Amino acid sequence: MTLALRNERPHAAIAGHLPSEPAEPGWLGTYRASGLAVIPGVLPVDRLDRIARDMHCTYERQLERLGLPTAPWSGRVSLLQNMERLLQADVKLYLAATRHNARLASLQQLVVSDAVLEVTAALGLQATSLPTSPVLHVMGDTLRIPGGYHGVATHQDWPVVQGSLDAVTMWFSLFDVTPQTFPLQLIPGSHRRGVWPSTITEHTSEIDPSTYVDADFVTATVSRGDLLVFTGFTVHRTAVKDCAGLRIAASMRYENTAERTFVERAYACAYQRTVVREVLFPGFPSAREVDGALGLAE
Ligand SMILES: O=C(O)CCC(=O)C(=O)O
Repeated sequence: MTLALRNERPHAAIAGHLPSEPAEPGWLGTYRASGLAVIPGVLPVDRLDRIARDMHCTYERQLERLGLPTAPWSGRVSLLQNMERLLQADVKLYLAATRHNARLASLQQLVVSDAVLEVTAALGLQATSLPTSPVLHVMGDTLRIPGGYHGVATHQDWPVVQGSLDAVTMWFSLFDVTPQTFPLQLIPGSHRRGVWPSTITEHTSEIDPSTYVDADFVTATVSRGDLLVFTGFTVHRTAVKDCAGLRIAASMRYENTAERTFVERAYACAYQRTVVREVLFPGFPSAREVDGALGLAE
């Protein structure tokens, strides 16, 4: 089933509320009942453009470095062209560039923007915390990595983080997502059954396929600027069948510092940060290279 899980405007007033009472956003009821909702038009489109342009810059610089032709920025098509060219030229370099793109300041700024933190507040999160940085999901039929990840299998997010029980996942798409452009599929109401049986795999903790059927899922179509939100217990997966084109989305997790069991578990977090202490490029940099980068070379 394909549903454009839409609701009222995020801050639509509810008739009968006293002016002093904060109006409950229309999507909140859907979120509580289904474990998921699409909030229309909350994300500033110019910020999404900024991220796409920054990503384009990353691939362009690497193509230039290899002496290959680049497509100048003209929107989604030019971004895809540069991604395809770099992937064809050097898979490792393409992966490094794509990993780097998850670290872009423009992306990090979006996921903690005022509009987003208003959503976490509406969801009742207090002193919202972030167990990890955004995860970038690039899907494209022409961007398949040989032997690599192509879509995430059916899973829940909470077991991956194990933080507050009311943790929220938000899914930010840079472009419109249709049923044919690798949308996310989710099982409404699945959050009411706690942790589903699963097996740990390379990319996730995959839910036992005997516990669901395809008809249980709804497909979340989103327009640019819409935000998909779902609980840490909502079962979901990437739709891949009959899909083509380019889809880029970032997912981000948000936790509630005040959730009782999270407090009792002393802010448990399965995500760990590791730092490599060894020198990555022995002998690099020289003082001259530092001067050059700082614009101090004579
Ligand atoms: O965007 C995707 O394809 C997968 C996202 C997802 O499942 C997640 O972030 O948990």
